[in-house]
Amino acid sequence: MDVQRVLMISTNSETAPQPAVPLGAAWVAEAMRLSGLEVQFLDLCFSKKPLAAVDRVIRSFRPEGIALSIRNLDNCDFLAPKSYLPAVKELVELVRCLSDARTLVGGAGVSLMPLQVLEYLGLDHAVVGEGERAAPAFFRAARLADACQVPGVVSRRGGMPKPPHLSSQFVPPRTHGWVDTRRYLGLEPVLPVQGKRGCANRCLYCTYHKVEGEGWRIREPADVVDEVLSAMRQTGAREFEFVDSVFNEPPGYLELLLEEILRKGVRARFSVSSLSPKGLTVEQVRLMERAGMTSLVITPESAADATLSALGKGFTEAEVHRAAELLSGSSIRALWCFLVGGPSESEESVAKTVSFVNRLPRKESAYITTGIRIYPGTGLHRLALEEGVVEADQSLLHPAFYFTRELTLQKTMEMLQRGVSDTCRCIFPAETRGANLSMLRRLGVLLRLPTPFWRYAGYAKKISPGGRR
Ligand code: B12
Ligand code: SF4
Repeated sequence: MDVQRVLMISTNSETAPQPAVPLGAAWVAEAMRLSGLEVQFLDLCFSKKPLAAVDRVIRSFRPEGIALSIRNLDNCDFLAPKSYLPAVKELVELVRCLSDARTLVGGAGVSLMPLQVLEYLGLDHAVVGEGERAAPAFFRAARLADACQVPGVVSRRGGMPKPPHLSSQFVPPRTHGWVDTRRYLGLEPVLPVQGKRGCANRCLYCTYHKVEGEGWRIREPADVVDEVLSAMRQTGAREFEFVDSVFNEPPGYLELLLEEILRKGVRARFSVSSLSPKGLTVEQVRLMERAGMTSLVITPESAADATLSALGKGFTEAEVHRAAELLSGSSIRALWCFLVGGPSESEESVAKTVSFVNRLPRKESAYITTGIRIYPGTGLHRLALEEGVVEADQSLLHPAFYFTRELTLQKTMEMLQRGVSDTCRCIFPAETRGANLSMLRRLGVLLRLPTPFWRYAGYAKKISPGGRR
């Protein structure tokens, strides 16, 4: 069957810690459109009846191809794990009943464990990594047998694919052409933008290279800034978050991008979802301020040398302190992320992290996750196998976590809860899922409260049932 019409379904409906604009699914939809396919986009994020929505679109659009985007497998929360896959499976079963369209799954979640995801969902074809080339080629191939040969496509019965060619030529994502950005902007007035893909580092637990590739691939700064300007015109957005794996690597890119923002006189506010403390300089901080950067998430994961070294972070506790000093002297608000309970974590290292958090200036907060999600093929997986934390034949599709044997969870939680002097400035994953948070977000947007909204986490904690009195 020739494929002309393709339905892209973004399956993610998680709204914590914030709803995530389906940038990747939109990007792939745009690439399919540019290849000549007729594409419709169904975003299930805010859908109260997702199955009914899918039913309706399939009956009216009658697609010959269906692309499913799966961003998250689970919430990565050791203390309250939740898998999103059962809901996706229900959706897939409905799709199978309604249509015999050629079906392809992709997205960050799929790229981490493609064969296991296909097996679980009972589907046959997935893309590992980016989909802008693979998805159009898969749907445009005359025969299914040819579609299976497309680089990047994994077949349940054919095993892992030919490695795709990772290009540095990117089509513009034109997210606002596919996604109702107003819904997202009504909950936090910020749109995501990606300036580069990949990461050349190899932290013990990290999976990002599986989704984005093993080396840095940068987008032309002029293209990234044009995308921002176009989104400002089309959506009215005035704030953008760079979702690059590491914003300040490879060396030199941060400068090129921010100078381009200044050169084009972009009047917007910017934030970053992951800054590394490694090698941060005072000049970079000043440039970020001048370009309109108002907040950032910084990801040291620990403030203790033993843990940093075991996690393979490639920087030291001294560099973490140095970055803190630089940021505290700036107007930029930083959210400091810590992963507690990894290999070599001990009472001493947790105490160092707690003392670091206690010294942060009032404008800054910490986000603390306990236990680390184990993914296949990572150094952490190898270590977990050696230590008997997981079995060799254990499927990691259902969340498995590493938590050091040198500590108990209870002791760690006590050290964190009691040790941090102002717990209002310390966010734990469970606190990002409060029932009234969406309402507070809407209120924040209506009152035009300054972003980022994580800065109000302390107030939300105080007014939440059972919150701090
Ligand atoms: C930035 C980021 C965040 C930011 C988002 C900010 C924002 N404004 O959007 C924040 C911090 C809020 C966040 C939160 C969460 N995140 Co997050 N996040 C990321 C990160 C680093 C980048 C995501 C991104 O936007 N990429 C850019 C877009 C363009 O890429 P993409 O979506 O992957 O799409 C490409 C491909 O996947 C593919 N593709 C996508 N869809 C499709 C469909 C088809 C058919 C095909 C063929 C291909 C395809 O092509 C696309 C274009 O190249 C990824 C890690 C990574 N490097 O991928 C984790 C990641 C996606 N997050 C993850 C998780 C778990 C979460 C949380 C659940 C964590 C939590 N408990 O809070 C929440 C969920 C939030 C939500 N509402 O969904 C996991 C998902 C894996 C898993 N275990 O399930 C990842 C992979 C990190 C990890 N642990 O490895 N996240
Ligand atoms: S944790 Fe960050 S720096 Fe380390 S490998 Fe992953 S993306 Fe790269």
